[in-house]
Amino acid sequence: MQSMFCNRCLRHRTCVSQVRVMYSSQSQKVQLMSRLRTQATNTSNVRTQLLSLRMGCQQRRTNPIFLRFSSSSSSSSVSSKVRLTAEMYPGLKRGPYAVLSDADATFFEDLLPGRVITCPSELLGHNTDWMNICRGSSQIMLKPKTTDEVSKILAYCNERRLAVVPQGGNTGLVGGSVPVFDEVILSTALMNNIISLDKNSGVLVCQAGCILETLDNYVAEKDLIMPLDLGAKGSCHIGGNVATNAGGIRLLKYGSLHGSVLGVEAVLADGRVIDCLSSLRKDNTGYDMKQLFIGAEGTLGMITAVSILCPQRPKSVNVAFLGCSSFNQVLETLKKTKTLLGEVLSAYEFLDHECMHLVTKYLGLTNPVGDYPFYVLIETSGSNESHDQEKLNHLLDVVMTDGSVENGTVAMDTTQMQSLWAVRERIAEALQHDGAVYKYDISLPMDAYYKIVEDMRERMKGVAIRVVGYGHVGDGNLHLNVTAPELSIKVLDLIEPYLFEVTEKNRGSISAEHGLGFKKKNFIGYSKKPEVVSLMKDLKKIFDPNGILNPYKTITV
Ligand code: FAD
Ligand code: 2HG
Ligand code: ZN
Repeated sequence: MQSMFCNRCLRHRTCVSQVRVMYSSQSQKVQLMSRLRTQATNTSNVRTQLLSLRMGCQQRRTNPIFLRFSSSSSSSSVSSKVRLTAEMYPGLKRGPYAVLSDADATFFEDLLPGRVITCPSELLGHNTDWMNICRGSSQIMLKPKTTDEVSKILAYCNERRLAVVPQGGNTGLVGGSVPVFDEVILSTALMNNIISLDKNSGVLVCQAGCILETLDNYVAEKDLIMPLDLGAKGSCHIGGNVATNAGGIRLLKYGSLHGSVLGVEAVLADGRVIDCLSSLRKDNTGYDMKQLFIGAEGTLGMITAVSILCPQRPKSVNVAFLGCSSFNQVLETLKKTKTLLGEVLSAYEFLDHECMHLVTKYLGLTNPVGDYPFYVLIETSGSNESHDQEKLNHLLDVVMTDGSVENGTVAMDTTQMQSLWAVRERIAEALQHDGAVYKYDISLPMDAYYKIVEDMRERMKGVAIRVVGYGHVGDGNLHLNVTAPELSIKVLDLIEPYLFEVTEKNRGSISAEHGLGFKKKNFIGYSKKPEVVSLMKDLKKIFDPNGILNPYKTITV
C-alpha cells in the first residue's frame, strides 16, 4: 500500500511528532488522544523508481504515475483506443511543416545513436496524454542528453521546418505535452543530471529532465526541500514544471516558480542557447528573460537546465483533516487558519463530498472523519515541534468551539499523514475511473469560488455523472471537474464557453495552474486582454519565427 502513492512524510527526514486529536461537534470537546514521536524512515527504500522494462522492440520507460495511479491506463491497449486528436477535431488543419523523411531519421540517429525512438508501441504512450484524451501520431521521439544535442536538433528542425513538441514526464493535463499531428517528440527523459547544490544558499542547478521527487529526495539529504510539490511528483520533470509554471500544494508557503526559479537555460527554435542559468537572487540588469520561459509551455524554447532556490526543510510537520457542513465554514476556517497559524501554514486544501465519494469508491481510501459536505486538509511546516503543535491545537480548539468545523483528526504518525494526503492528492486519479473527464482549473474570488460548482451541477443535471470541486482554496484555485459517460460535443458545449464567461465576469483566470496547452488555447481571450495577446504573438514570432515549437498550443500566431 505504501508504495502505491507518494510517501510524503518519509521525505521529511527529521523526526516529526504529531498529536492525534479527535473532535466531536456535540460535546465541543477536544481530546488529545495520544502523542507520538515518529522517527522518519530512510527515504531511499521507498522512493518511486523509474522502472525500465523490456517491452517490444526496445527498452521502454514505464511512467510510474501510471503504475501508481491506474494499473490499466499505461497499457498500450488503452492508449490505442484514444481517438486521434486530428480525428476528434476534423476542422483542425496541420500547419505547413515538413514530413519526417528517412534522411531526417538518419540525421537524428547519427546525432543520438540508440536514442531515437521509432517503435510504434513505444511511441504510443508518448503520443497520448495522461488523461487519455489527446493523441498524436508522431513517428519519432528524440532523447538528447546534453544542451548541445538539443541545440543541434532544433537548428536542424528549424532549417527543415519540422514541428517539435517538448515533452517531460507527460503528466500535463491540457494536452500540451503530446503531438497534435506528427510533431517530433523532444524528450528530456535522459537529461537528468544534477549539476550542483549549494548547501549554503540552497540553490540547486540541474538538467530539465530530473524528476521532481528525485530532486526532493536529493535535496532532503542537505535538509532542504523543493519549493513545489504536486501529485505527479514521481513522474513530472522539473523542466515540465517550469514550462507549465506548476503550482501545487506548497505554493501557499513557498510562492510560485516565478519567484523560486533563479535561472533557466533554454534553447530557441533556431538552436541558439540562451544561458540565463543564474543562481543570483538579485539581478536587475534589464529584462528578466528567464521569466518568459516559465509558463510558456514549450512555445518559446526548450528548457534544458534550471536553477532553483530550495528552502530549509521543515523539522516539524503536522497534518489535520477536518469536516465542515458548508463552504462558508471552509472559508471561515481559512481566515482563522491564516491568522492563527501564520508562518507555519504550508497547505490549505479542500474537497467536496463528491470527491470523497470518488476516492473511497474507486481507490478504496478511508474517509478519515465521516460524512460531511466539505473537507479541509491543513498542513503545518515549521522548525519548532511543540510551538507548531501548540498553534495547530489552538486553531483546532477555536474552530471546533465556534462551530466552523464539525469534526476532525490530526495525523499521529507518518502513515496517517500519507493517508490523509492521499485523500486529497489522488482525486485526479479517482476521477479517471468515473467516466470521461472534463477538467477545469480556474482562479476565482472567494465569494464566487464554490458557487460555480453548484451552478454547474444544476446546469449539467441529466448529462453529467457528477460535478466535483476541490483544490488549492488557500490560493483561490478551484479544480472543477465534470464526469460524463463519454466525451461529447454536447457536454462540452454545455460547459464551454459558459464556465469561462463566468470566470471572466469575476475577473478570474481560466487556467490557474495547468496552462492553456491544446485544450484551452482558444479561450485565452477570457483571461488576457487583446493587447496582451497581441504582444504575446509578437514575442512568439521573435523567439520562433517559423512556429516549429509546440504548434497548436497556448497561442495561435
Ligand atoms: P509535460 O506534461 O511533459 O509537459 C507539460 C508542458 O510543458 C507541455 O506543453 C510541454 O511541451 C512543456 N514542456 C515539458 N518539458 C519542457 C521543457 N524542458 N522545455 C519546454 N517545454 C517543456 N499541476 C499543477 O500546477 N499543480 C498541481 O497540483 C498538479 N497536480 C497534478 C497531479 C496529477 C496527478 C497530474 C497527472 C498532473 C498534475 N499537474 C499539476 C499538472 C502539471 O502540469 C504537471 O504534473 C507538471 O508540471 C508537468 O510536468 P511534466 O514534466 O510532466 O511536463
Ligand atoms: C491537483 O491539484 C492537480 O490535484 C490536478 O492540479 C487537478 O485533477 C485536477 O483537476
Ligand atoms: Zn492543482
